[in-house]
Amino acid sequence: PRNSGTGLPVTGPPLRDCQIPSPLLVGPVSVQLSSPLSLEEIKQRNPLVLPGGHYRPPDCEPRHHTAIVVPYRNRQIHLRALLYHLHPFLQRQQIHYSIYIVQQWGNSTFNRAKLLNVGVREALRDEDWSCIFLHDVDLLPENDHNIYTCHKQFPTHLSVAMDKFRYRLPYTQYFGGVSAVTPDQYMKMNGFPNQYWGWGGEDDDIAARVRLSGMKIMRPPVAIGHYKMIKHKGDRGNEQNPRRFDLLKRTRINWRSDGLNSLTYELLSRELQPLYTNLTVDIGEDP
Ligand code: BGN
Repeated sequence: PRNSGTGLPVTGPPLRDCQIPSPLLVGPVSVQLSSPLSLEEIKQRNPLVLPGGHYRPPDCEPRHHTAIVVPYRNRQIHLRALLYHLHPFLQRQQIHYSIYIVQQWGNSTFNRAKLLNVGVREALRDEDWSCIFLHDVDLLPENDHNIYTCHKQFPTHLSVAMDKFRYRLPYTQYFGGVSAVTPDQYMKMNGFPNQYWGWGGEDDDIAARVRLSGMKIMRPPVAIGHYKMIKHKGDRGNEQNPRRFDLLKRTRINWRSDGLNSLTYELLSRELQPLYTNLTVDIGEDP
């Protein structure tokens, strides 16, 4: 059922389908990075966002249903900048969406790809999402024509022009930053690797899985796929992974046995915060 912004279902005549492209798009937007607003202030600016960071356009029937999954630990300032920016951005696109923050519990080495696996699985428990976005917390899209939906056949890489890489791809197979898969595409590639602890290589492994499972990578035009990265130093607990080179050599052998089908974790909590769903998860540690 639709909601009225009060959380109550609305009954009445069916809504017309949302127009494509959305009439609310503005194109390039300037992105504010420093001292983001508080969560309460961001909530006030987004009155139609429901608990859990859930939104549905109020006056048309959305054609797209997208879960945004964000691996996370200890980056409050980045999270506020992302929420401040992404909620209005997605609302202008008139899609039905939720934002999931997947927070790694404890102090063991960070594991981005495993957190993404958890996020996909937990998001799909809530809704039959047609598209799942894999989104770094420190990347802000700069053009709302970069639509947060999936390609029917193939995974999409959205962050093709990041300021950090002087607004072009750092290398052709780059798949990091922001990407998107349908649940079917995700299953076909057996999800993402669980064995990359620390920084680097997991996105290259995911790109290799796309190819090994018989798919290819779709991308928006460079002029549209602009992103700003919030500047930061390396994270403690996310040091460069010295094993990434060896792991990458074995993707071809490992991808069918390591991934969605070997995922284990303990979900410690699932909280519906005003602007996002907070999943806190124990994913174990680097063996
Ligand atoms: C690459 C990293 C990616 C990272 C990009 C951009 C590796 C594997 C070594 C073969 N890959 O070098 O994970 O997203 O840089 O920073 O380290």
